[in-house]
Amino acid sequence: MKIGIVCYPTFGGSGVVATELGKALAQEGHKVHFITYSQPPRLDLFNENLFYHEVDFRNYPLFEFAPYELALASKMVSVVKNERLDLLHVHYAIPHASAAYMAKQILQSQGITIPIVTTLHGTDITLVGKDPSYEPVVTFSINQSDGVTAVSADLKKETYEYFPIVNDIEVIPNFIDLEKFKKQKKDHFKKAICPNGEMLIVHTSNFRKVKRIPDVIHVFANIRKEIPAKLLMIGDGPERGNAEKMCRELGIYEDVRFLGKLDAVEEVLSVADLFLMPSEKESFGLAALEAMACEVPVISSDTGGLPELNIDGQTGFMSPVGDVEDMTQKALLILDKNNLPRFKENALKRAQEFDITRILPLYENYYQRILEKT
Ligand code: GMT
Repeated sequence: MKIGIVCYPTFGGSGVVATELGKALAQEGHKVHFITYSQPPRLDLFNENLFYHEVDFRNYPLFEFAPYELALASKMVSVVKNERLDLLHVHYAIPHASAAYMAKQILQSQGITIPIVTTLHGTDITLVGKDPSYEPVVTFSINQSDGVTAVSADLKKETYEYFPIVNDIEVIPNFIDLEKFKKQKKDHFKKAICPNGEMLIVHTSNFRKVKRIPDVIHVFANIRKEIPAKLLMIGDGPERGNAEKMCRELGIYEDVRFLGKLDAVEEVLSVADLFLMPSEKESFGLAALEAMACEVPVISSDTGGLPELNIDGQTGFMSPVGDVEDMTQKALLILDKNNLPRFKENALKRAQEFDITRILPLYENYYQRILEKT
C-alpha cells in the first residue's frame, strides 16, 4: 500500500505512535509518506520505503495566525496526486481530520478518491476537542472519516459520550517496539545517579497540567522520607518551573534531576525501579508502556485507558486521581526488595502483549477493510 501519515512531529505520544507505525509499515514493504510541518524526532533513519513531505506555510503580515490547516490540506492534495497514495492516515483529530476532509473534497472534484482514516489519541477528544470552539468541526470530521480508530476502549467510550458520532470506532491499542525498548545494561549510569544504592524513580511527560506534576513531586518526597531514593524527571513543558520550585521548597532538590527532552529514554528506563504517572486524564499512557517494556513497574492513576494497560497489583498499582497518600503506600510496597522482582517481571510480560508485531497487523487489516469499502 501507499500510505500518507499526518501527525504532530513532536515528542508527544501521538507523534511517536504515528512515526513508529509508519516506520514499521515501511519495514513491511509499504510505501509511507509522512506529511508534517517538520521532521518527526523519531524519523531518524533511512529506509527506501519512507518519504517525508514538509508542509510549508508562509506567514504574511495580514495574518495574525498563519492558516496551517489550509497549507496542510494543499500539501495532502499534491502528495496524494503525485505519489498516487491509496490512503491517508491522520493522527489527532485537530486539525488533521478536517484538513484531510478538505483535501478529500478537492481531490474528489478532480476524480481522485482517497480514503481517510483518523486515529483519536486522547487530548483531541477529552481536553481540546470538546471545547465549543472546536466541537462542531471535530464531530463533523470524525463522522466524515472513512475509518476511525481510538487507542483505548475508554477513549472510544468517551468519544461517543462527548460527540454525536455515527461512525464505528475501532479500538487499536498503542504498541511498543521491544527491540528498542528493552532493559539494557547501564550499571555505570545507575551508579552515577544512585551511588549509595538508592531506588530510582522516573517520570516522563510533556509537563502539562493534565500530568499532575505536583503529585509526582509529593509522592517522591513521601517515598524519600521512608527510603533513600532519587527522582529523574524527563521531558519539558509549562509545569517544569513550578516543579523545580516545589523541589527546592520541599528540600529535595538534591535528589531530583530534570533531564529535559531526551531521545534515548530507554537508557534511563533501563536503570529505573519505578515509574510514576498520576495523570488527571490519560487515554492510553504510552510513556508507562515504554517503562513497562524496560521492566519498570508503574504507579498510575486509575483514569481513562490506564486500567487497560496497568494491571492493579501485578504490573504496578492504580490509585484515584490525586490520592498521593495511596500512591505513596503502594510505591513503597513495590519498592520493597521482596516484591520488586515480581512487579518488574509482570511489567515486562504485560508490555509484550503490546509488541508492535502484534498490533501492526491490526492496522494493516483495518486499512484493507477501509479500502475495500470505499
Ligand atoms: O499526553 C499528552 O499530552 C500528549 C498526547 C498526544 O496526543 O501526543 O498523548 C495522548 O496520546 C498518546 C498516544 O496515543 C497516549 O498514550 C496518551 O495517553 C494521550 N494523552 C492523554 O490522553 C492526556
